[in-house]
Amino acid sequence: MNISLKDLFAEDYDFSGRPVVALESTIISHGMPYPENVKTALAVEEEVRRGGGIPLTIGIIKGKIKIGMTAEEIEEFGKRNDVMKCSTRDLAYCCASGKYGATTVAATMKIAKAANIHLFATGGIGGVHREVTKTYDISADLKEFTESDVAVICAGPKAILDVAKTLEYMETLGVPNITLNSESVPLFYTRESKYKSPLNINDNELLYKMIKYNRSILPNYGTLIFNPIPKEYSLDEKYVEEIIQKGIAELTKKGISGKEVTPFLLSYVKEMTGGKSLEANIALIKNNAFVAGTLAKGIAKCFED
Ligand code: PSU
Ligand code: MN
Repeated sequence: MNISLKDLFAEDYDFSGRPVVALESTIISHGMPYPENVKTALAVEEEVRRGGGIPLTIGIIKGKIKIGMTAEEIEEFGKRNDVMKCSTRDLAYCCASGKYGATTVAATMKIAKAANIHLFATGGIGGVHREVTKTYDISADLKEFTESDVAVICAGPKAILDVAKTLEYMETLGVPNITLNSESVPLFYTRESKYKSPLNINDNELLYKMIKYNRSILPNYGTLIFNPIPKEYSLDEKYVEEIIQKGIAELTKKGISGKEVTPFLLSYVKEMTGGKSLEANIALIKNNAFVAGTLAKGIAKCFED
C-alpha cells in the first residue's frame, strides 16, 4: 500500500480554518545550546498565543511526526544529543528507523502543508551560501517554497549567507517575497541593509488578499515574509560581518560541509559575540512568533473555501 505523509503523523491532524502557527524544531536541537533552546521554544509558543494564534511545534518522536509537541517533549529535544537534523530528504529515513528528528524550515513546511497549516514562524531560513561557487551549498528551504503553500515569517536571510544570491534565487523560483514595514531586506541580526526589499507591505488586508490570489496564480507556492528584528536588539552589521568572515575561514579550514555548516556558523558567531548574537536570535524569533500570532486568523481565512 502507498504510504502518504499523513500516515507518518502521530495523530490524525487537520488544522483547516484554525488560527494556527507552525514552529520548527531544528532551532531547538541544532540552533541553540541547552537550556536557552528549551526556554526560547516555550517563550516563542507564548508569543504566538499573545498575538492571538495557536502554536504548534513540529518534530519527530521515535519515527512519528508530532504536530504540537508538549513542553516535556520540547525539553527532551533540547537535552538529547541524538536528534537528527531533518530536512525534506531525511524525513523518510528518520520515520522508517524510528528515530528522533528535528525539522528544518523545508521539512516543517512540507509537514504543515499536509496538515492544512498555512503559517509558520521561525528565526531565519536557509539560503545560498557564500561559498556557493565552490560548494554548491543552497539550502533545500528555498526550493520548498515552490512546493508548499505556507507563509513563512522570518527575520531575513541569515547574515551567514550570500544575501544577494539568496534574493536572486528566490526571484528565479518565482516565490513571492515581501518585507513587513520596511523598504530594505533585514539581515537577521540587523534591522536594515543596503538590499532593497522586492516588495514592502504595511497593510495586513493587502497581504491576505495577495495570498488568496496566489492560491490560483501560484498553487502550492509559499510566501516568504521578512520581519525586521526589533531596534533595541539589532546588532552592528560591520561587527557581525567581521566575525562571520572569520567563521567561514574556520569552516573551510576544518573541512565542515553539508548540513553541519549552518549549526557550526551559528555557534561560532555566538562564541565570538560573547552571546550577543544568541540574545538577538532569541529576540527576533519571539518577535516573529508574535507577529505570526496576529496574522494567524487572517491567513487561515485565506484558505477557507
Ligand atoms: N536559523 C536559525 N537557526 C537555525 C536555522 C535557521 O537562526 O537553527 C535552521 C533552520 O531549521 C533552517 C536550517 O531550516 O537551519 C537550514 O539549514 P541548511 O542551511 O543546512 O539547509
Ligand atoms: Mn546546506
